[in-house]
Order: sequence, then structure tokens, then C-alpha cells
Amino acid sequence: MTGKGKTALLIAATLAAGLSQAQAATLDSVKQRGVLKCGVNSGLPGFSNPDDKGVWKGLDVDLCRGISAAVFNDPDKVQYIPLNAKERLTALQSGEIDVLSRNTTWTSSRDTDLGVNFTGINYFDGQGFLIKKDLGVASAKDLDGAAICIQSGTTTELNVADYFRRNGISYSAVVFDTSEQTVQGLEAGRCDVLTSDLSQLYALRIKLSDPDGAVALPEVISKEPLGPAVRQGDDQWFNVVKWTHFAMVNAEELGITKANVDEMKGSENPDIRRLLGEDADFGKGMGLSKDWAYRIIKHVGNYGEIFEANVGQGSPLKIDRGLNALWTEGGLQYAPPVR
Ligand SMILES: N[C@@H](CCC(=O)N[C@@H](CS)C(=O)NCC(=O)O)C(=O)O
Repeated sequence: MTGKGKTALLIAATLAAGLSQAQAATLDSVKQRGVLKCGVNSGLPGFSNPDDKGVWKGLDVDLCRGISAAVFNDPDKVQYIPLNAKERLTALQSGEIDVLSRNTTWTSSRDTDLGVNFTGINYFDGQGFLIKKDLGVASAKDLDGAAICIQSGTTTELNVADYFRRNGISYSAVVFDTSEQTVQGLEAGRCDVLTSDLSQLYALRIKLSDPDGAVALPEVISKEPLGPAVRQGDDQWFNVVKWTHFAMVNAEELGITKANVDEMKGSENPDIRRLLGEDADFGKGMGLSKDWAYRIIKHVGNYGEIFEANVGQGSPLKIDRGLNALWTEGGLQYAPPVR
């Protein structure tokens, strides 16, 4: 058999294993196991990163904590499995993890060809360039002939090729397997510029020895809708992950916070009462308890709270809400109603 044939077989076997895992209800196996296996980035400040005590923190981590809270009434029944860009989708397909919550762009091929489904968008992003200030380049269009540090197995790699072709300019790619190596590549002068999702540029910039010596160029060259993914074939689990994010967004819209959620249970507002499980039971259809959303907000918080604490003004990253503001505030975060 040719190398290509073997690879195809391996992929088919991995997919088949993934699909049979998916048919066994993920929610049941998570409950039985007593722990959620969450695939995350191995170290992306603000999104998923272990702190100095080894406790995982970040926006993507809080999504896993939200699912754990909904299922177990405890946000910490999570095993975090750090994955690099190349490994992440295989880990989901093979059943090694229950959910992938790792700055992963929702694209058509990932959503349709790989046996996985994206459940939503917890961070609207786009691709940008980080450049050393002393190079004096003001626009990505002036990067003709530049050496660019890129990580393999990402949409980043594909977008940069499109962008340079579209603008009739050339570049040489310096490709690495991990973000750590990519940053070191820029630091060591292996490249003039580093390209990745803008959110990651913020996160990677603070890892540089001289963060002020680097600047992001103004161009945003792609859409990078980042969100969690699950295996295809398990609608119940798909719903649990999807509605964990929606519960947080709806909570923000309704003014329900970690601090006031108990008080809010006494609210007369029917939207608040439904979300918190005070009237009808909207958890049952997902195999969850009536107070599933209350648990998420009580233990983790609403979307605005987790955004500000992890990547916004309460964090070293200081990212503006921008596209990630609620739809009522001119942003794109919008959740269907609970009813
Ligand atoms: N959103 C893009 C890029 C995601 C990505 O993996 N980016 C790299 C560049 S910073 C990363 O997070 N690497 C961390 C790692 O692999 O350890 C995608 O889904 O392909």
C-alpha cells in the first residue's frame, strides 16, 4: 500500500473510532467518569493557561468550567488536556477529549469533513501581524520579501498565503509546531514578523522579553470565529456545550452576575425566571437539571464577566469588547432565548 493509502486508512479508522465513541452518549460517560475531559491550548494567556499554582485560567477554560458546573454543580470537575494546533482535532475525533475549547477557528471543512461540529462562537477574532517596532513598517502591504513566523496546522498558515498572493507580494514562511517556538522565532530574529489571530498576538506579545518593542499592524486579514467543538453524532452533548455559552451570554444581557444570581431568582422578569429554572424546566431536554444555567452563572459568571476577567480590562491583555460586545451594545454576541 502507498503511504497515501495508509494515511487515508488511518484517518478512516480514527474517524470510525470517534464516531462510535460519539454514539455512546458523551453526557452519560462524563457523568459516569465524574470528570469532563477538556482539550485546551497548552499556554495562551487569557484563553487557557496554567497559573503559577498550576490552576488553569482563561476564557476557553471558563467554558469548560461552565459545562462542568452545569453537569456536576461544581466547576472544577475538569481534566485539562493541553493540545497543540496539529493534535487538537484528532484528539476530539478519537474520543480522547469530550470537548475542544481551544482558540479553534470554525471553518467549513473542519465542520463538515472531520467528524466534528462547532457549537458556537465564544470569541470573534481575525488574523493580524506582530512586528518589531524598530523595523519601521506601518502596513502589512509593506511586508514584501519578509520572513514570517507561523504555526503549522492552523488557518493562519492558509490565510497568509492568500493575503500575499492577493496583494502580489512575496514572503518566506518560517514554520513552527508550537506557539512557544513561534514567539522564540521572532525573538531570535528568525523572522521579521509573526502572524496569528489578533487575540493571540495580544497574548504572545506579553510573553516577549520586550513587549513594548513589538506592535500589531493595522490590517486584519481574515475572519477567525473561535469556538468550542464536539464530535458529530451526539446531539444531546452538542446542545449541552452550545447552551453553556448561550446561558452566559443571556445572563449578561439580563444583568445576571455571579454576585447577584441568588437575588435574581426572586425577580419578576419572566426571561430571568426561565433562565434560572424558577418556572419551567429547560434543563430536562439536555439531560441536565432545572437549575443548569443558575449553576453556570453562580460558579463561573456571565459572558461579560469572564471576558473582562480573562482578556478584558481586568486582565493584562486589556482587549476591548469590540465584536465580542453583546448585540445590544453594537457587538456580535447574541444568544437565542430560553423558552
Ligand atoms: N485559530 C487558528 C489558530 C489557532 C492556533 O493554534 N494558533 C496557534 C498560534 S499562537 C496556537 O494557539 N498555538 C499554541 C500551541 O500550539 O501550543 C486555527 O484554529 O487554526
